[in-house]
Amino acid sequence: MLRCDIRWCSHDSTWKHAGIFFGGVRSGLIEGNSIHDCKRCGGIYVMGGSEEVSVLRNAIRRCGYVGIWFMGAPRCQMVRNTVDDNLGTHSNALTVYHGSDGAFLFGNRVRNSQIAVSLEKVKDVTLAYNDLHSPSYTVVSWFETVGTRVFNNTLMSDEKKALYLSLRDTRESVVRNNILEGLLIAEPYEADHNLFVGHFQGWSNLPEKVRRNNLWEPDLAKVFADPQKKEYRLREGSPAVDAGVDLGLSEDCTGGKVPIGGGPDLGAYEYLPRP
Ligand SMILES: [Ca+2]
Repeated sequence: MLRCDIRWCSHDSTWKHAGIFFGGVRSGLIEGNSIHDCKRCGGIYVMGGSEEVSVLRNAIRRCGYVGIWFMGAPRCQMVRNTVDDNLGTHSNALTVYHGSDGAFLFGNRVRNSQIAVSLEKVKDVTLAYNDLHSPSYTVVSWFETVGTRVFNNTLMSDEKKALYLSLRDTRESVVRNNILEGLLIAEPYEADHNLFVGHFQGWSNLPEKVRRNNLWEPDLAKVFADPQKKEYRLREGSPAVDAGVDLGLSEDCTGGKVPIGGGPDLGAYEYLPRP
């Protein structure tokens, strides 16, 4: 499914209908589509029996349900998609549910939508170099999410709920090289080389091992180029520059080379010094 413009879908059955719906598709490709103004249904659904489907560079705007949804679809990927202004009751941006194991979410950007990423009953999901802002939860697992890797994302939340990996048997999460506004995480987990930002009460409440192995900068203006406009590229002198560790990733969310300078940066954007 390539380069289509899809709009005004309004079936009154949110979870069954989407602008693009794949069920039972193996090795499919959904690339470069624009799906918008679908008031009562979602953007792109990859559902039961599908596997190894790639969802690349699609733009989803003003849909009334989930933006991109993997359900019972193992080894699929969402790469460099954008979701904007998805604001219905259950219009979460990116959703990876029930058996969609091994999902790879890279370089996606979410603004002004409900929960940016929701996970449930999945194993071995990787989120890398995503730039996600949410009014409440940014990345959340509702239950039974095991082995999630959260690498080099920028996770911003108006309610300081950037990363919630704590509910009902969510465990073995690895959180590294991110910039994030808030964390609640259940044992066992690894969380290091992250930069916590903003004036959230949670820093002093985080476990001592988290405070010891991570950074905190309350002033967003010292970290980002233009945080007022939700522009989360790094500014010169940001504490995120060169503060990361090598995670085997070779490009950032813009496709720029990683690392530049003395090592990988934190967050979704590698800082490019002016010549
Ligand atoms: Ca660097």
